[in-house]
Amino acid sequence: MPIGYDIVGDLHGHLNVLGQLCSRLGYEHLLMPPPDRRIVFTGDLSTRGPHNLQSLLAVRDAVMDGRALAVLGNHDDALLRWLRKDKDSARPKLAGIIAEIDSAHNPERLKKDLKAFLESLPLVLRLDEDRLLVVHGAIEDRMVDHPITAADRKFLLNGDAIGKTPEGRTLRRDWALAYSAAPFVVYGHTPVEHPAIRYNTIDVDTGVYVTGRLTAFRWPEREIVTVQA
Ligand SMILES: [Mn+2]
Repeated sequence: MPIGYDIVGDLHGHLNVLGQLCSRLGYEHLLMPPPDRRIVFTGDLSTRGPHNLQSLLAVRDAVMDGRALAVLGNHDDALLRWLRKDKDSARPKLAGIIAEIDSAHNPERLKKDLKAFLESLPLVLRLDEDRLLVVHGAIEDRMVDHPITAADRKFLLNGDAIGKTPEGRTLRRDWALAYSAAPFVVYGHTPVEHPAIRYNTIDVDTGVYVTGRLTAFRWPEREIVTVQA
């Protein structure tokens, strides 16, 4: 049975909007694709949302059941570093999810579970016999056919950061311009107003935490589905 994929942009704790998107995709329930499809996440599952912990746990359960797949995002990585108790990793962006974890019924067991889940997430998902790649931030041609090195990790998670604007926003090079490998790449991390296929890639992050819009890209149909909260 050929498998189709619905690749969802950065979720950032907006489980309610994901519910809407799943209905629009024709799922009977949240995170319940039909047997011949999988729901795939471009990472940044929590932080910035109203339901950070619930989002993480719901996606984790779906991944464990084989209904979902996800790559690690930079916010997921920051949370993982905090869970590993690396110093200086409790950045302001983690305040919400940390408060939710700390007020849970059994925070220590929860931390262990979340750490195991986040550690299981790859940086690159290779799907449909390598015709489709999913990454969080960016990828370069040379990473497509070679094992990912520790040095590639930052690029995959954060994109090609080249500096800051005077307002403090990160400036990123448009890596897709240089991408010329064969697999189609779906990614997130950098919010766009209108997702569109460019140079054999598509950015499906519609910045749900600001816009209320969450987007899925359907493979192999190449359809773009966006819902507005
Ligand atoms: Mn990100």
